[in-house]
Amino acid sequence: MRSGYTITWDIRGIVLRIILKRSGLLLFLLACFMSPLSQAQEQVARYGYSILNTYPHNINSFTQGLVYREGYLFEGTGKNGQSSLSKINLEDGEVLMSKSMSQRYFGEGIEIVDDKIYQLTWQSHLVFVHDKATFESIGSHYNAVEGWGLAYDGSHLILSDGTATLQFMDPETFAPVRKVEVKLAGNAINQLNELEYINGEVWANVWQTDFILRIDPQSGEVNSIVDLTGLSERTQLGSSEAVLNGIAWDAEAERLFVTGKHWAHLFEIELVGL
Ligand SMILES: [Ca+2]
Repeated sequence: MRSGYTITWDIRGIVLRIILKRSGLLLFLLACFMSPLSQAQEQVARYGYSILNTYPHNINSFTQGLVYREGYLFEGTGKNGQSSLSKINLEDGEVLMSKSMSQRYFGEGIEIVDDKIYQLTWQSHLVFVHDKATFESIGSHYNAVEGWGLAYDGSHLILSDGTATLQFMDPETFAPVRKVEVKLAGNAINQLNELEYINGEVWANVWQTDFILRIDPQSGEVNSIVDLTGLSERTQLGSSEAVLNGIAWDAEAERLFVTGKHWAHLFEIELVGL
């Protein structure tokens, strides 16, 4: 979504662009009267990107969760009647294994913990657990809030729910252990969506924007911002809902993959300082 306003390209500008994506003129005017941000806040690092490799991605996939593990991509998709979990060959996009979700459920983020795959539902308060090797159902857990994105820090699952809050859940029970509010230059940032845990940080797409926030998982503070503006123009978009969503990290080879809902491609990118 693009606003019609031109804003100075600094951290305040990014905050305003994130707010403007859904709120229009009223919040723009309110934001103009916000206190000036401190020098320190304006020094949040910003990154652009360069594309290292381009791979096929199913343009029909309403991508909700993306994970890279042991040579394969795992993807969870959304929409009632179209939600699924798939294991995919990175190079050619071939689907090696897939499991559809009941039409009753709207699939959301996924994450892998050891030999289990967790798959969120949006508003059904259910988290499904599948065997990673077979996709057979292992069980389910209750989730009190909406399910949006999921990541794993080595001890807890990290859950986004459409607000600015990240919750840290016990993988055995999916009970919340603690939570943080994500703030960029003092502003809570709502609609955190797909997540990835990378080198001690939580990375989060902000829904309907080209931004990925890099978040300190202890404080919730945004350390830096990855601006992927223009990347959606490097692929075909399959619907009006096609937006950046999907971050996967190959921890062994340190490769970063991103894609979007209804994008025809998945990109390996590297960050470039701005
Ligand atoms: Ca992810």
